[in-house]
Amino acid sequence: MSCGDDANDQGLMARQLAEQAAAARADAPTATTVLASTGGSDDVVAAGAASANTTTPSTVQTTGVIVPVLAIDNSFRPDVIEVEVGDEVLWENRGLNEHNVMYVQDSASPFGVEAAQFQPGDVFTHVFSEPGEFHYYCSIHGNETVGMVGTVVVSG
Ligand SMILES: [Cu+2]
Repeated sequence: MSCGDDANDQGLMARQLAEQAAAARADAPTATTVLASTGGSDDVVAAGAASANTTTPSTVQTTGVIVPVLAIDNSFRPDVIEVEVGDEVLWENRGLNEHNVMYVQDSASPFGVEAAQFQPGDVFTHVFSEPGEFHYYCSIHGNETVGMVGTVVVSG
């Protein structure tokens, strides 16, 4: 398989994943329904009764929406995504090389995965529990500002 074919496959997969995520968002039940259907822990139930603006990760309401980002050689695709509070971002290493996800230090809350846990084919997920712009990068192929970098824009 040539490099061009590989890139096309990855682009197609990214679109398919994005369409699935969009469908999931459209089908996503309300937060109240999610809580009722999952039962959840006492913490989750308590969150349902509290303000939806809570910034405490342990009590954030998850939306059930999964937004995919592909790590390829050597960029994140798409490099900028927009999600809502409670959405789960799923990074998948679809490159041939190892990558990592390192949060930029000015981010309000830490997230990321080391290369040892993010080999080709591996996935890493993180639920964003507060609004903001969260910048990240792969320290193997970039730094905090250039190279293999990405941004998660969280609204809510
Ligand atoms: Cu990388």
